[in-house]
Amino acid sequence: MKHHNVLSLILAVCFFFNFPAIGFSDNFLVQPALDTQISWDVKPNGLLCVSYDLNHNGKADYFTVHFVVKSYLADELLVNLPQYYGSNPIFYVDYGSARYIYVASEMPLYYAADINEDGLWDLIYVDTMEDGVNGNEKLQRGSTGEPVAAIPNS
Ligand SMILES: [Ca+2]
Ligand SMILES: [Ca+2]
Repeated sequence: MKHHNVLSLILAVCFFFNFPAIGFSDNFLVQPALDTQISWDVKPNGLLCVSYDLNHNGKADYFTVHFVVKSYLADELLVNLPQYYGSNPIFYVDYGSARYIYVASEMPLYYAADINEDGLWDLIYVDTMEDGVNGNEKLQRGSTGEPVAAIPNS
């Protein structure tokens, strides 16, 4: 936690003095291919979070967060699902003969970075247009302008 506070302070100072934040700036955002994910999870707020290891050291450092468009228990074959959902990513949990299906929004709503790979997000960008990384993503900031690494409850 102490580490996190120090990092937040550094990021706030970088923001106020317009320094590049330790290598991370608006252009750190990338759209990793979904098949390069290392794990995924549905959070208590119902959003589906996909983890990536962009620097290939075995620890998650980058995340995309999607809406869950639909979720249900099904026994149909996974190969049949793309015909219903087009390019929406599909995640599932196997329960023997059945599986629980999560259909995610095609593009993420949030992009997050865990710069020091301590399991706590350091920067979050929101892409309200959900149109992929194209420059209209906004860094989440608190009331005093400091970066805020939490997704607001909505
Ligand atoms: Ca990593
Ligand atoms: Ca965008």
